[in-house]
Amino acid sequence: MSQRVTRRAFAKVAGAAAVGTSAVGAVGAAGLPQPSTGNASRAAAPRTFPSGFLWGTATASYQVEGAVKEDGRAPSVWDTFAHTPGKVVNNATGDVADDHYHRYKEDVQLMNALGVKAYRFSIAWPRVFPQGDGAANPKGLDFYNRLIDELLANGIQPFATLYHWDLPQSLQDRGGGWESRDTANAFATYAGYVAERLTDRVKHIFTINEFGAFVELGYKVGIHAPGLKLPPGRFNQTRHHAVLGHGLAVQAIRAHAKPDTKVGLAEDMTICAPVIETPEHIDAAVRATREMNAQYMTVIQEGKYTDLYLSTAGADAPKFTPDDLKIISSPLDFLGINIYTPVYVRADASAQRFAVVPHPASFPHMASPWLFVGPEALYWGPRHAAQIWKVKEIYITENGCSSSDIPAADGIVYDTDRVMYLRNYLTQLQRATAEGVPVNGYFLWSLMDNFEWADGYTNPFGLHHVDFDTQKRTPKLSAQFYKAVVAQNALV
Ligand code: PNW
Repeated sequence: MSQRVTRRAFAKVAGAAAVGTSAVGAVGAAGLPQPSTGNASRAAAPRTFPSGFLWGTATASYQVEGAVKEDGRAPSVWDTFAHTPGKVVNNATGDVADDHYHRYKEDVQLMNALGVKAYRFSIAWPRVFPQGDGAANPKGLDFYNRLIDELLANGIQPFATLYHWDLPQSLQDRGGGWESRDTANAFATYAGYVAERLTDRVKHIFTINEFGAFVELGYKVGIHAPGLKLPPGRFNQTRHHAVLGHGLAVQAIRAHAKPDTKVGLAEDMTICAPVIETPEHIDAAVRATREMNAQYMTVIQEGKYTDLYLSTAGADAPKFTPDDLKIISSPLDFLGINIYTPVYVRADASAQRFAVVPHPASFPHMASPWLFVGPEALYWGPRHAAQIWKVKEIYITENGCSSSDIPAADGIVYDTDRVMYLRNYLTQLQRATAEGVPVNGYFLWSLMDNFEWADGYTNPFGLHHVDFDTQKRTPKLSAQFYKAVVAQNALV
């Protein structure tokens, strides 16, 4: 808090100095100085990111690739789910999506035009092991060889995620997917196979994307594939197998990858923001963040489930061995955090000493009803991770928003709401890096409009508008904004 006040006060003083020293022409008609912008503002208000900060964009296989039957790929749970009437808005599927499988070279040029130097994509497990285990399909992996080579030829670093929700359907059919320990073992085999073949060029690997989304929405709420609503005991066991799969994959990657490979995960951890930035509420937010991530991030970082989780679950708690916990907490090289929206927390006299404050009905959100606008999530997320678990290398592996995104008469989407969202969130990220929170890079979700899971092609998140009839990609206003941020390595 005091640091913020100090920075603001500094900006004020520096701003006043700028008026005094700037050319007369810099004073506007109303007698005010010109607004501080980009480079020009650096002296007045240091809104730059650390030098070497890595700017990127992100996508995921089923959301962009299409080509679902090509080169030996077998169905994933998402093919099955999307083809079940009534599961996805307008019964949309990822059969074609952005046709990225065939248009990846064009898409790499979109990244080039933005000036980004990193791309986070995911590998479709059912391309590489169509049945999940058993025989590999080298033709399926070849797509990623082509993509990686194209990225590197353009000076863009590949960051690969091994699991972004497209579980081979065969594993679901045979053992109930992540409900079975066999899936965790199969995942490790797949991870080792990929690591051995790609880490001559891919230096950052993520095991799993967002336990907090695919396990919860797929196995409890039922609105994502495989569409199950498991009772609490079976559900908690499924959660356990998912983090176990992560740990086994970390070990398999270490065993098969080139030595300079870095391993992490990308988690949409619950980020608790203090309702007011005073010490008591900040303490409550730290405690709440640890507790509310008990089933995934906390057990991965600490090697134990919290007492509160186990006692609350009671007879429904997961069954596990001490060895499981060791595997789950295999050391990581970095942490990826997907950040969209915070949970507001206050100090409280209850046993857990925090309380979640629900959003009032009037709280603003973006096109997706769950995406409440809380820019400070991008400050508290990495800050809590660095403080609670002493994480030394953090990437923001997703951040972005949905918007209604209707092209104007000139064909451009003027997504001023997305620019507003990004400007505010990046302001909070800059606040974190300025305080020394170790964030090394940021991947904007998403490079282009794509298959937004149960929302189909509604509520798009792209920096590029995609006409899904013609596959034409057109940069939105937000792409121009992001390009300027990347070019200046500063807020604009
Ligand atoms: C993430 N929530 O999903 C995923 O990693 C992406 O594949 C997805 O397209 C993107 O965010 C936008 O939705 C989430 O309800 C889905 O809090 C839902 C939530 C969070 C993340």
